[in-house]
Amino acid sequence: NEKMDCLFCKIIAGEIPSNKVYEDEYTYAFRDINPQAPVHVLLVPKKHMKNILECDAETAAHLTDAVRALAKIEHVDENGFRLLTNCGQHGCQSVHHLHLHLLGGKQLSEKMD
Ligand code: DGP
Repeated sequence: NEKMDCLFCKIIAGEIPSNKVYEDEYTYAFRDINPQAPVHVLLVPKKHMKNILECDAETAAHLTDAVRALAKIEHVDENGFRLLTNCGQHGCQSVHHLHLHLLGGKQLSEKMD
């Protein structure tokens, strides 16, 4: 079972500890273990899905709402931030539960690969 072995499902369930930043009925956000910027938060849907290709419109809307809340909580709504999701092998996705990286708190590079 894909979900039973899923690291982020375990984090959402509280079976593995995380530094929670935000939570609502549909989403959970926590600090990346290996931060690439002063602000580096991972936002995940509570419902297990492998990647963005499996994301339904309703879940996408919940994620968007959570991004708005998170940007305020992390004080990056004024100066801006980067939001990205890695998908599959070429995208270097390493955890196969959809997650959005929210990066900010400094001037980020123009380079995206
Ligand atoms: P990606 O490469 O896009 O699949 O991103 C996976 C991210 O998840 C990566 O930046 C490191 C982070 N990560 C992996 N394991 C853990 C963990 O156990 N806890 C936390 N907080 N982050 C993790």
